[in-house]
Amino acid sequence: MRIFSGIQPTGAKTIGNYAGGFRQYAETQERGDAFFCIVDLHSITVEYDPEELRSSTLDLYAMLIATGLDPDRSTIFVQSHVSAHAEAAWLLSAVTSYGQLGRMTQFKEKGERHEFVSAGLFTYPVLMAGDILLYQTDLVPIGDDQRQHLELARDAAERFNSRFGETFGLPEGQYPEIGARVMDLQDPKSKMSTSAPIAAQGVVRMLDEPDAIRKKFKSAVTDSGRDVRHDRDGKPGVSNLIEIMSVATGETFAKIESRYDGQGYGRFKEDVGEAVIELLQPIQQRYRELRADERELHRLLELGADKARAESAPTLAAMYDRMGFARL
Ligand code: AQP
Repeated sequence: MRIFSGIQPTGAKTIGNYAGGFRQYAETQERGDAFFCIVDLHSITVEYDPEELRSSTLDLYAMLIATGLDPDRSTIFVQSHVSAHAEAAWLLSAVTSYGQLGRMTQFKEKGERHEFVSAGLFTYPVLMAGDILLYQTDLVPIGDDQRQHLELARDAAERFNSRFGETFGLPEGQYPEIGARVMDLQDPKSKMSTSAPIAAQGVVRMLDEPDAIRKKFKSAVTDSGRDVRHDRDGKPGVSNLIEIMSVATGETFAKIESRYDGQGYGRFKEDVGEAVIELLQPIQQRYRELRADERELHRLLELGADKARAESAPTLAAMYDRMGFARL
């Protein structure tokens, strides 16, 4: 089975990214031939700092390994190192409808947040479709926020197949049962967002210090009443915290609920913070060790790029061929 997922290098990654991204990557790499891509071309669709992009690409590579990816087993690479991605995006734009791109929730939401809305923000899902389809992917481990983009990739593949001949299989999404959409601790009706201001108290970052994590959970917004009970609609704040605890410890909701039965929210919130600290501490330590050796990171990235170039080349060649381009 072929597995592919992409993650953007910009922004300090959050426990939402852990729940919907990193955690699933480590689990799915055991199930087949896996490709994990640092999607730096996606990062330029909103305002960014070029100097930061360079170092955050290495930061993210180190974090992918620290959270459990094995570079000997999986292909881990940077999108801009494999020019097939930019080429596939242009070819697939011929089979992606303008109307469907305009309906993408992420485009609408991010478009509202930015003064300058780039054309890249609008066409981003076509690039993502190419990322996935170039590797003949069967399974895409992602968070809930990427559901609509994956649907668009499938539609583009189907349209390409029917217009130019069978070229792509149809990838399926894999969403975690728990933690597919981790919410902001201060606003549990909104997704915990990487691009929130760095000081935002509702966003827990993978590299936050223990004291910062404690503070964020202590001040998390809860709901009326005092029952620790999972009910996404009626108790969004507490439900989000139960899910985070379940992601951090692997415990079921029922077990967590019964432990805090009749105890109110105070101790529960503190314990969720401690569980997250316990989860993140070994990851942070491993991350620091890996990040210190830039030469080794570059070596591994070169290996990943070579493998990704070789694996994507036949699909790109088939696309050009079926679309009628004269080839040399
Ligand atoms: N809150 C979340 N809960 C669960 N999964 C999440 N993901 C992101 N946020 C949550 C998943 O993490 C993977 C990588 O994310 P990304 O690189 O595509 O995006 P990002 O850097 O988190 O930033 P976005 O999505 O561009 O925008 P903002 O900043 O608004 O969050 C993906 O699989 C994603 O589903």
